[in-house]
Amino acid sequence: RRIYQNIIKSISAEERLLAVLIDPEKFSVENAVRFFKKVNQSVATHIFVGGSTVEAQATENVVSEIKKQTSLPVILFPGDTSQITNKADGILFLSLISGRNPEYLIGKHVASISKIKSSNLEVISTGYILIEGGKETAVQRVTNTKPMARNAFQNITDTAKAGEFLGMNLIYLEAGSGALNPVSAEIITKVKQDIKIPLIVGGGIKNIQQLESAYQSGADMVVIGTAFEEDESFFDDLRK
Ligand code: 1GP
Repeated sequence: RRIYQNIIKSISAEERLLAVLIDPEKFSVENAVRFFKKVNQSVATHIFVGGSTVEAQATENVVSEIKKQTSLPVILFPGDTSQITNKADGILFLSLISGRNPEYLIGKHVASISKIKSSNLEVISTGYILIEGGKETAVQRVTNTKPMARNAFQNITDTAKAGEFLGMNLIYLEAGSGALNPVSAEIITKVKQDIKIPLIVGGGIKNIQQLESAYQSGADMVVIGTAFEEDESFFDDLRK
């Protein structure tokens, strides 16, 4: 449980965690060296790899390349069982607890077991909560679930707490990749007050102000994908 223990340790030392999300569909191996030079010089602490629609085998190739370029822990953030590869260090074992689609609550999980058992991946149980982000996102489309309304505070905090009571190790508040509106400060604050497990926040975070606001509100780890894909100079603002 090395990855999870380190997350807990960092949080108790009041360190801020930042995961760079790499979508294997969009990642170009030709740019890997330049991209990771910036990642390695930045305050990023983790690499997440995953996407809602990724061709089989693409993830494995991309993870192998990433492992050559960085010593940061590489954690699968899979949209599907086909994205599981032994080349990564860990996997967020995500259950989409904001939705009511049994496939994404438990079905895919059962189907993934033989792959996971034959790997050395550290499995990190994660309650994944999709919040309305201002437009229909891939998570919503692929999982055929409704995001939670941004003003449904009680329902959102109860969902996060239920995830904790079910024994999950992390809660992930997700506005969806490329969301117009990131998860609001008010939602982050309320969820953080209610749970004892670490809180991850991602989706639509594009600048330092939004990043800072997520941390200030109580996010222990922030995930950024699109903003780095679109403008690598964002890393320059995040130098160590
Ligand atoms: C999506 O939370 C992640 O699953 C990151 O979203 O691509 O909008 O940064 P962005």
